[in-house]
Amino acid sequence: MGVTETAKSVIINTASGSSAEIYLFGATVTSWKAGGKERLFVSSKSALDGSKPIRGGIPVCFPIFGPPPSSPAEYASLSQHGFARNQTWKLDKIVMDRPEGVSIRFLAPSPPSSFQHAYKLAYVVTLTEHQLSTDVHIVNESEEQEFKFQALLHSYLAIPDSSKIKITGIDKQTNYKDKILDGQILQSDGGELVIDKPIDRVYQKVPSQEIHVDDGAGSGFKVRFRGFEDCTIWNPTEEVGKNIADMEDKGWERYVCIEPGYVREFKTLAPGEEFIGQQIITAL
Ligand code: TA6
Repeated sequence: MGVTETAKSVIINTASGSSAEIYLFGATVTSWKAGGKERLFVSSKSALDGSKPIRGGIPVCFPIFGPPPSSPAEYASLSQHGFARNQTWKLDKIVMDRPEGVSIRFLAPSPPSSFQHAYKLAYVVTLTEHQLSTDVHIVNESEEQEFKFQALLHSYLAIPDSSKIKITGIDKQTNYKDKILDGQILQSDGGELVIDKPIDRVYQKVPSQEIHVDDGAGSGFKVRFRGFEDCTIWNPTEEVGKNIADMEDKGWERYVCIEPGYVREFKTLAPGEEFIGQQIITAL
């Protein structure tokens, strides 16, 4: 009923008319329509053939986001944001398929040979009329070794004009790593964040675990996250965006990345332990 498989993606629909498309490449959500509007940004210059990570949608970053200093070689040698978004996943099961909501589960393939760790990585995408939730499930399948990783959902939320948005929900005195200022650790003032310069901030242990985006045009998003404790906020503006090869012209004006994750350090799982990192995005 609400699940259609194509050669390279899975399309899900609710009776209310909401829909989403998930590419098997990277298990990347490339479209989410709610209230008759596309809610995710994908650059028109993005490769969709698996030749490189999709520039937009919701890339899954795992087992690293940016490896912490002095990471073991098998982590430090990985490309930025890790290999999961470059792998071809498979549709594992239809968890729920009802008129009011659809939920499907994807499984990642084995890691590259250079990354010898025993884990299972699953991804559950759930669509209802106004919400899209995406959960990573990571199980340490080793019987003796602990397993450490970083994980983040790199959501490109579509907005009409990035210069007009207001981002709230970051509590006063929450620390953030400012990647524009050479990774300095600074403190939030708790006020609303606007995009008036390149923003690339990794907010650490966000107490509210909830971010609001007012898009300046009477709409926006509420992003809640569980399991994930950190949240990166990124928009390059023209200053940085013009140099991104697969960024469409002025694409930076039409998205803001709100990226829940566990990235301030490695998350460590004991043998057999599971981690669930969840984001729930409500289209306002
Ligand atoms: O999440 C923010 C960020 O790490 C930025 O520093 C920028 O590099 C962006 O992700 C895009 O990274 P990508 O590897 O997808 O080009």
